[in-house]
Amino acid sequence: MKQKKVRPSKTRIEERISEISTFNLTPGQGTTRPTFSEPYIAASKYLFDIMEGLGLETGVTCHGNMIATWEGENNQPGILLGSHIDSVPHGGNYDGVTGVIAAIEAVQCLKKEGFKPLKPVHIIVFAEEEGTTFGHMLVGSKASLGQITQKKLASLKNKEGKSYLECAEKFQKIFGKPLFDYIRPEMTRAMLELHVEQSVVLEEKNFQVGIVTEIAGAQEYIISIKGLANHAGATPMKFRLDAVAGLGEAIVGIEKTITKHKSPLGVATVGSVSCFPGAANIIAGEASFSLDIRDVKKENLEILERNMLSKIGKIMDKRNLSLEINRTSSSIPIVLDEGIRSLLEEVAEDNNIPVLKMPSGAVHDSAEIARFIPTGMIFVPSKNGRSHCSEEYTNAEDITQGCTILKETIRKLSLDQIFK
Ligand code: HGY
Ligand code: MN
Ligand code: MN
Repeated sequence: MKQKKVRPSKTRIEERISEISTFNLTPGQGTTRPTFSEPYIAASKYLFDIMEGLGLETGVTCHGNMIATWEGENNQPGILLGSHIDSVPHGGNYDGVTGVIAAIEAVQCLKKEGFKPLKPVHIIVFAEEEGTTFGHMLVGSKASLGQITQKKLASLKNKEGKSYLECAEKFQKIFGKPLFDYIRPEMTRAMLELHVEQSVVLEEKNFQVGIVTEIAGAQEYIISIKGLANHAGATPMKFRLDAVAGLGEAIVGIEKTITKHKSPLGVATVGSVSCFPGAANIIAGEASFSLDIRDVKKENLEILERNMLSKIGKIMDKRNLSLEINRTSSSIPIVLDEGIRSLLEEVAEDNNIPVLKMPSGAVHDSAEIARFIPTGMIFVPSKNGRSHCSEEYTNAEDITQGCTILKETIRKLSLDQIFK
């Protein structure tokens, strides 16, 4: 007798996302859930309890990634499902979390149907996707493939001066070890990630689901400027080496450069600025700012980086200010696997769910995994295109649609007999 398909539960998805949102350092001011923080540990415990309740084998890797495995009939190359639960400061409740909840929901429905996967299915929660706790983005996914050494993990520090490595070891002690630490491409059939779109395209074109074609690359820098601290009243304008004035002209220069950049998906952001000593009656001797540049084409990102940094350099030379550019993290643009993409489209068609093929301006763990393993991403809409803010919202009906495609693609992948 053909087993009746179980549709992902909108209520359960909604309840679980809202429960996770309670694990937060800044209630009432958006969601702040730094990697390995107390709320992060509490959210992890909540998720592990659900996954253990589903009979999955759980644990934390030496890189701080959470893994929950649904054993297959044999250990043929497995399927990875995943995303992240760390948030930016004062961010939203859907970035990353939606993909983890959707992965759990898809497995729960397949289990309810009595489905037996041939290949093992691993749900992974990658640590430090945002990079806003330890200053380097996509750490967990990069490290899971050996792209970041343990030595580097020991050098990444949070605001309390604790290293990523020591925090990951503490985190692993709480939850125990998983079946594997490293993702091995030869043992992995595919990776699938459902994620909120974080822009307006799906909403504007009236789609509930997007299939991602390519993921933008990102370069992030901390740019430090040194001038001469001096008296704000007694120092004539022509004698000043004002670091904040240099910072201001640099930010205008960045805007001019990105406006001239010939690529629709090229963007540049100065998200944080600071100066020292920082008093009204002192000309600041020091100033620094973050610079985040993105593009979906590698060559465009290289051109953008060259133009940006030379523009900033010229401004500082003209002002006799000294400049230090420290690149903190990067992710190279990547086109996602054709085969997985057409499988996602085929499944969407089989389930009468119209989908829009589209690039991702945000970076994702999938970008790092896709360098080694056939990877696919499913997008669901962000209300008013808002993300990385407390207004971030995606309605559960759309998530359910995306989750249906995720679930049915897992079924197909976990039964297909060929590696690729
Ligand atoms: O910054 C990003 O694109 C992602 O949200 N970490
Ligand atoms: Mn994300
Ligand atoms: Mn994010």
